[in-house]
Amino acid sequence: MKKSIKLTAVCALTTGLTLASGPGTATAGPSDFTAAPISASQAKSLAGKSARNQETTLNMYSVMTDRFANGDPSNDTGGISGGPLQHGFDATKKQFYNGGDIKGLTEKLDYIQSLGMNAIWITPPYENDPVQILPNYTSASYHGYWITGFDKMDKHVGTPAEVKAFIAAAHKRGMKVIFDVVANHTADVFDYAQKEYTYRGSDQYPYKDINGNTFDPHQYAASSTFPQMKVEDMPYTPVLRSASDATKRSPAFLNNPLNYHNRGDSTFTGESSVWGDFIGLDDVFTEKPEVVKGFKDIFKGYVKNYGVDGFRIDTYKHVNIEFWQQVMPDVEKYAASVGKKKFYVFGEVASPTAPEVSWWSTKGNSGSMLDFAFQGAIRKTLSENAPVSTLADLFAQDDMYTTKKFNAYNLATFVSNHDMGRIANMLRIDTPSQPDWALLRRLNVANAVLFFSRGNPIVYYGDEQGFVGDGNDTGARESLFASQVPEYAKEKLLGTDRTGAQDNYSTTAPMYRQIQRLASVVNANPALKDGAQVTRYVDEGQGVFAMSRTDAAKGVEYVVAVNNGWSDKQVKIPTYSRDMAFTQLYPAGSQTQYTDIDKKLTVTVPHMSVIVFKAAKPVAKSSAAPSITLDGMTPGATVTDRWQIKARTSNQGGSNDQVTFVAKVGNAAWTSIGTDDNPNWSVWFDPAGIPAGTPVTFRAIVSDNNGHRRVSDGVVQVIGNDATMNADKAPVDTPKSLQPELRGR
Ligand SMILES: [Ca+2]
Ligand SMILES: [Ca+2]
Ligand SMILES: [Ca+2]
Ligand SMILES: [Ca+2]
Repeated sequence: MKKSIKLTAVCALTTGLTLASGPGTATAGPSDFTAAPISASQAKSLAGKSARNQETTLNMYSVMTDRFANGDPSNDTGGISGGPLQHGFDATKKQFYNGGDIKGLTEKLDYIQSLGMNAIWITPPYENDPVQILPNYTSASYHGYWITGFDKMDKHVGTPAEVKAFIAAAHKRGMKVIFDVVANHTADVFDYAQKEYTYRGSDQYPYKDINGNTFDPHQYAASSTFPQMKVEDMPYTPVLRSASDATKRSPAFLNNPLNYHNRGDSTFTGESSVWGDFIGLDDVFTEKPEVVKGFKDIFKGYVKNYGVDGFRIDTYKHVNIEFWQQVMPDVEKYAASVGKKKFYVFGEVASPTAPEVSWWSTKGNSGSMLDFAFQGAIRKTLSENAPVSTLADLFAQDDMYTTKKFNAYNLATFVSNHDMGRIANMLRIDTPSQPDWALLRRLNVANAVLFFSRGNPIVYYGDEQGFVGDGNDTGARESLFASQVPEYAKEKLLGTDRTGAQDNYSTTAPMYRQIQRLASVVNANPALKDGAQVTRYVDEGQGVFAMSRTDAAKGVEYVVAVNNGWSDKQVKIPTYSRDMAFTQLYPAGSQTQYTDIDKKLTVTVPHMSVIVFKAAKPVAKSSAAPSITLDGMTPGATVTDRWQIKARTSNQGGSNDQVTFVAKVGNAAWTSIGTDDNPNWSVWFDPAGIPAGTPVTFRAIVSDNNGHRRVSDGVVQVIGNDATMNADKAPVDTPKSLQPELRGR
């Protein structure tokens, strides 16, 4: 993070706001500030618990419908006549439809549920442009991301009745279904009259209203009005390739050429990240009220017509944040009104850093995010002789996700996906000479950390059969049914004597059994899903990382220890309790160890493995709350950017404590910023929208596990100039390797 605090003497409190107590004079220096008081009853009502009001207990199975099971060969060509270049079906080519469908998925629900999954995320099932022919690449839309009919179903995938039947069948088993949704782009329907595609920036080609006046769409992105425009004034002139394309898309607003940005191909930098086309895919003008309304209706239609339980949002950060701020809370409200109180939404911000992903997540107010940083940390921990502190560093950033509504426990975590490829292949690339048994051992650790740490774990279909793949996207989209694609058919499945040339729904494959065991352990011990996660021990270099997970309801502590080295290692892990019996829970075993007088548990963690212990009894009830102070704040300092507020307690979380951070903006009421349930204590404060010069008072309230509270002294900070935050100011840390230039291949 860039330095966000400038220490300046505050000499101009001229906004008319006065502090609740204190001199409030225009010439006050920092030392003159006296923080606003907070009453005991206010503290009681403000002190909350770390939020769990979104999904935090799902085990998700991510499936590419075309590649999972072919329940109906009669729909393989989607009812379209002609050859593969018309209907898109060619079971011998990895970039064409291979035949899988919703009927097949419905028939295999036992297989998915037996693995321990309680939710399924499917690739977009909507009507697509079946084939797109680019100068150097021809592909079909088997992946679902080239949508034409946002309110229709792809006939290759199934009929609306079949999709409804699938969701009803899942619901009957207590399983949820998540649709992949797209608003950033449609299929490539418009060409440009200029026959050029280089990005045209707003500096050279500003948007113009019908009177020829230039305007900035950001000014209208959250409003109900928008200037009228003319097609001939667009940066590039959108044209149809054939007359019949005029009504190709639905709903109808998507056929209006003025509802697209029309600036040419994204370079994935600056404004083009939001306004550019993904190699020709038409980029939707998501600042327009008509478009916002259109997508609210589309998304609510998925809930109303199909009964879907949540969304994975594609290309989230390539759409202006105001769009998501308007659309998703509206959809979530609708879902709640039809009984879906935990409608689970998670966006794709393909960046490996928490500052960038959390910026979109906390500002978007749309639910949660795919945790790309988690994927990167797991790979690094297991592949490059990296220090095990990689894991501690990852979780140390979790406080960036905390708001009153959401936090890191809502994240969607994964180790493999349909764009990046499979973790097995990544780990094989990173350590090319390793034998299969060593790779399997690493994969066991990857999956165990996936299931035993915070977030909703996602299993990418095929990982459980031992598929490795040979690269990203198409290299890792094998079918579980016998493949006729030569590259897929010849693949050997890890830990088995099977290949991709046969049907692979084995429930005895080693990876299937391991994932099944992990899912059953977390299902039986909910603390391992969403209990407070506290980092307890970190070795230097390779070795042991340990954390505890403690259930807020039962108060029983679990200790999870990860060894990423190839030597067994004995460590002493701090816990909440002295003389407490901890019994081994995973892998199956019966050893019991007792914590010592310093509350430390002595554990031998076998090489390249994960071990879990469970305490015999709850953490003892606390007799008094610890003292608490805000940490590292200079009174009167200026805040101009997202900023970390830290607190310290006298015992640093000695009884499964929680800390709520509160702010008083000017003379407004105290409000909670969010509650943290793991030391080190912090939340991030966002000054966006608060006028420059406004004083903000901060306090922290600690609650122990027995209803006691203590409130810190207050510290006043002052909002600086430039504390505005539109999407152009999002941090961009995305490396080239994660830029989605190959999306849809
Ligand atoms: Ca089929
Ligand atoms: Ca866009
Ligand atoms: Ca286009
Ligand atoms: Ca924390």
